[in-house]
Amino acid sequence: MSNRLNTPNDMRAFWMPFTANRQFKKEPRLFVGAKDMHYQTHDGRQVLDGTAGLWCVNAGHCRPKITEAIREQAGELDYAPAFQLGHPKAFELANRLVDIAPEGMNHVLYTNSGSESVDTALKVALAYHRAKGDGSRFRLIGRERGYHGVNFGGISVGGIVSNRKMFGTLLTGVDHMPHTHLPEKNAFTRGQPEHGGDLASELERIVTLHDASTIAAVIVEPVAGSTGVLIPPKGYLQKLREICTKHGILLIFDEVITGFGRLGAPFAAQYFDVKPDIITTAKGLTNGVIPMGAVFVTSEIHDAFMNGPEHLIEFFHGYTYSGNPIASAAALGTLDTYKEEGLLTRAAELASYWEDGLHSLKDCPNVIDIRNIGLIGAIELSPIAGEPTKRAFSAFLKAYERGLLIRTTGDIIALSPPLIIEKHHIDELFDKLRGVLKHNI
Ligand code: PXG
Repeated sequence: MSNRLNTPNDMRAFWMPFTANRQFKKEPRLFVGAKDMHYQTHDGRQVLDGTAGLWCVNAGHCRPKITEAIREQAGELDYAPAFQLGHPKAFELANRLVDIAPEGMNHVLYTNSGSESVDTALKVALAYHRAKGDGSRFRLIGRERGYHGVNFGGISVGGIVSNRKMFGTLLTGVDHMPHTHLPEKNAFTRGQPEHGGDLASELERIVTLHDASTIAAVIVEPVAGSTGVLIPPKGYLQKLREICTKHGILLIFDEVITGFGRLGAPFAAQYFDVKPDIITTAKGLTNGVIPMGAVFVTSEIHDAFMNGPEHLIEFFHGYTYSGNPIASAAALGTLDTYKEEGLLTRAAELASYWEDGLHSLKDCPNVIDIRNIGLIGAIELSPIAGEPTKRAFSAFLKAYERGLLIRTTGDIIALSPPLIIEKHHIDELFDKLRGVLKHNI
């Protein structure tokens, strides 16, 4: 009994995700409440949410429609088997999602996270070609610095070294395009950078190397988030689309971050006016409240599976919780909130005010780049010699002390507030951040 970890405040048992566990447990940072734009800490302080939780609480915290939808659903139908049975809200939600999706993305598969959405999309892509009798298309192409979650498919196509290097050979048949981050040419660009659109032609090089007939799909984040906010250069996504179309390769947009209004349109595909074949989502789908993801596919992809005898399962994939009733209710409450408050396009209204506030930090010490799009911002700091990531992490800790939540990756500060943010919050956010950066080591 003596080595059991059973005292209520003992923090050792929970091995926390993507966290410096030992540092955290010495000086814990706990949230005990939240409302709209703010978190409340365990020591009774208000913290302005500059990151929408982890890019997911797009409608702000503890919104009544969502809370009520969950409460009601939990008392009415808690769970329905997801295989060979259903419940009405999963269908209603799919129809509502298709209504706001880019035209032609008419079908939805449910998952429970962004990582599962990515693995689902990759599997759909492989199986689609095979269903069409084109089973030699087995390769998947990702991009350096891409983040597609933490499952084996996602880390295989992903391009973040620390997320990959410990985990063996990963999926075979994967190649990567170069990333598009060119700070020497594009630093301090507002919106989409001028330079780097041509990097899309690297896909042609990969196609030439492997032959198009072996490639199933290309997956990219329209705006790369986790790796430090990499905004697509002008023309880049359009060119990727052209090359994919030319060679019969499916284009997957991983919109786990950009989906549900982050850029000022429901999806980045609409914002950039580039239509992928598959879109992966999660996070903002339920406002982060209940785990849920959705993968959108075109009718062409869906219909390719609808052959053979009708009593047979068409696609051998799915999860116990695909379209879970409470998650579906939460998503419907979320979509209602987005609609009533115009949140899926609100980022477009605030983008230039946001951009001005963000770029006003240009003269703070150690700032080597600032970039933005929609309601996303990034401030890149010069690393402390020999101690990469430490400068940004200490900014994170100082901001937290001063009542502001920011997110850091490497030496980059990423910002992505709830879409309900008001101008006075934007002022407060950048004032607080200026205070932090001014005194940052
Ligand atoms: N794809 C993309 C593009 C993502 O950003 C995932 C997939 C995986 O989602 P799940 O739900 O499995 O975590 C993500 C997740 C950050 C941060 O601060 C970003 C994510 C998750 C946690 C932190 O950049 N993105």
